[in-house]
Amino acid sequence: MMTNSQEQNRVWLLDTLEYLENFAQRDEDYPGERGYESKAIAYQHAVVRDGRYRVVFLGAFNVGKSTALNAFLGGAYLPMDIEECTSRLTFIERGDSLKILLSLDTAASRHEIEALERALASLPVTVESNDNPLEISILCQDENPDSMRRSLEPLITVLADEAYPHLASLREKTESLTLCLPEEALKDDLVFIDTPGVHSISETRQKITYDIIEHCHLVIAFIDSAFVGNIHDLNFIKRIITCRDRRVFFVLNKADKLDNDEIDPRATFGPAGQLVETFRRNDIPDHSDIFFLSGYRALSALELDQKRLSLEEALDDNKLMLPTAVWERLDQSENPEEDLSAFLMGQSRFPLLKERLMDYLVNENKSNAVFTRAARFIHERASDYLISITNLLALARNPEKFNELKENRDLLNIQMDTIRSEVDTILERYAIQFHGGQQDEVFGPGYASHLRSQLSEGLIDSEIIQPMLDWLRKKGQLKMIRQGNFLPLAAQLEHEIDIYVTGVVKKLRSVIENNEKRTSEEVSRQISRARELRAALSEPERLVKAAWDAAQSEEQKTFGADGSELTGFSGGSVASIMPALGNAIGVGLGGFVGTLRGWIARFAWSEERWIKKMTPVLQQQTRQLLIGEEADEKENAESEETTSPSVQTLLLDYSNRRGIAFEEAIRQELEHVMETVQRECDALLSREMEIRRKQESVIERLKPKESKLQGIKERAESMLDEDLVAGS
Ligand SMILES: Nc1nc2c(ncn2[C@@H]2O[C@H](COP(=O)(O)OP(=O)(O)OP(=O)(O)O)[C@@H](O)[C@H]2O)c(=O)[nH]1
Ligand SMILES: [Mg+2]
Repeated sequence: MMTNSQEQNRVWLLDTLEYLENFAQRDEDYPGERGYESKAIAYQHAVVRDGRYRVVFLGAFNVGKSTALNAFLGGAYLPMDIEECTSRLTFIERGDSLKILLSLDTAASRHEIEALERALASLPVTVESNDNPLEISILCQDENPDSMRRSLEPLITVLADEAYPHLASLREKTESLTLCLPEEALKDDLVFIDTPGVHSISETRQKITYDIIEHCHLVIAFIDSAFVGNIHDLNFIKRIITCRDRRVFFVLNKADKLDNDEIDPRATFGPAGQLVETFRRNDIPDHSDIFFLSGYRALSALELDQKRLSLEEALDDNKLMLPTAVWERLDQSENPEEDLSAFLMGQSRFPLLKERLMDYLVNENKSNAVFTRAARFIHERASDYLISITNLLALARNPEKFNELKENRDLLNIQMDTIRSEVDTILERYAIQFHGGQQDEVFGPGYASHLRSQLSEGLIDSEIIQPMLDWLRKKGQLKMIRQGNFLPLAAQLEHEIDIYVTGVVKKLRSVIENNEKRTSEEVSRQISRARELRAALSEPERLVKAAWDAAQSEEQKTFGADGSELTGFSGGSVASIMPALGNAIGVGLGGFVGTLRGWIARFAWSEERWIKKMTPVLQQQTRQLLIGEEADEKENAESEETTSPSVQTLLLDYSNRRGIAFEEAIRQELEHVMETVQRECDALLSREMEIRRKQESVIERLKPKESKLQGIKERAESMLDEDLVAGS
């Protein structure tokens, strides 16, 4: 039940969003991009209208969002793939029967509907498009999730572009796609949203996902538990957390790939500890809940229960990685399906997450959260539009300022040049830390030489070879090897290398991250100065001020209604380094074992002789694997052998690409802000004639807009204050 004041708030939010949407769409004094902005406002309007609480599943592509969401929904309704899979937002809500609802922005042609019918012909579904020309329903005739998942494949997967090209025009027309499921976990006031992965190679998909963030109330953020601390994930985390007022559950997924002793939900060590440490280092508030999950195991357990997955299929599934002890137990079991399902569900840690989420959703004041989010959205928009209107009004009230503005345009350019050159200096310092070198007081060894010093032959000997020799001398080890069983040796070497390389990567990362952190803080200050220029446009005298207050005012924070913030550094070109390293180490060790096999015949040697003989081989193999041939680094690309690149080569390449991507991202961000200032200045000047001619009428026209926006801003502010009081 809504109280009176809640009802009043709701009515006010709806009216205001309508006003803002009209303003963005039609008002001659609106300065920004109309299409994008009015769409975002319309969506927020729809959110307040239906009042439903949006829970969004976010994360890098392939991290297992759709799989985990399927586990929540109790069946494999959503397509999943080992390749990048989901291509569009998929809304999921409660309905009476299984149904897919397409909302179109233009009516589908007969031809398009027939094409859809043909694509789905082999499935027990019917396509309906009768009443509303902007809607198509796909009704599933049975309760089987497969029908829905397979119907979705031509509509929402990356693969569909290739596999179903004739449905491209229909996909294009589809504005939103909603699944209706009779699933109990879906309460009437909830909407779940599956998203395309961020860091996707497709910028469109990436943007689709970023844009939905500002309309959601709870974020379930997925991170691959094997790659916590990946710069991509970090930027993504910052992005969602800096959209204030949003609760985030972090899910460290694919936990089945971790050892049991790495799983610590209290986040004192292991990947969760690393995540909290990353939060701390980057000034991210770290009060969020963190969960471990294996969505895949949870879904497999559910499918075993539902008899959609057979015991044989489960046992054959490499991804489930069933330990021998489980096989043995199942052999003895009277009801192996049930036992396996119980085992997988327990191991998945899914029940913990589900219970916590459901509990949270029951206790959360959902309508309040919907209103607060909308109020914040409105506040940001109103503040932003207000800057432009106020600038314009100041000029209309005193058109003499146009002369100053014209004169000061040069000054503005000088200011912008100063900012650019400051940023250049900052980036030069960044480059010194990146490439190495010295300038004035600043000295840096560079990522590459830092890395080389970490991978010196001396260090490799003392940190890897010596411990290996100690291990070999332990009782029984050599005997096993001499009998031809090299696996323990390879495993031990892998273990030593792993520990060492992990340490090297950690140090390298910390060097890179410190450099990036310092640089982005300094650049942020310059960007604040640029933002200050925008607010001061109609008061050209303020442009003269040499000193700039870098403190961020509310306006500055919300600057850039497209939501760009100084947080999305580093583009899609930097893939995660760890899988490539793991692969290189694996391949290198394979070669090592091969070499050792040639020795089996030498039984007669004494232990010490064995070790003496083995030491240089160990050394050489390990160095080869870690540092590679010097030729590797030189431009000797023609060498026929396709040996795996060394750890050093991989890390050099990684740090290089990351360094370049960071620098590019900084420049882009700066240019974005600069362009906005320039655009606004040009727009003000281009209106000079009109304003001079119709000074009075322009003032009369702008005044009510200014006070309306001011009023909106204040009321939104007070709603947010009230909520803070109520929520504290
Ligand atoms: N080992 C393991 N694999 C998983 C787990 N969850 C998902 N996968 C696998 O990871 C791959 C990607 O899963 P999806 O659910 O499609 O991932 P997604 O995050 O939705 O990917 P996009 O739609 O491309 O953003 C599939 O091959 C899944 O089987 C898990 O918990 N453990
Ligand atoms: Mg997906």
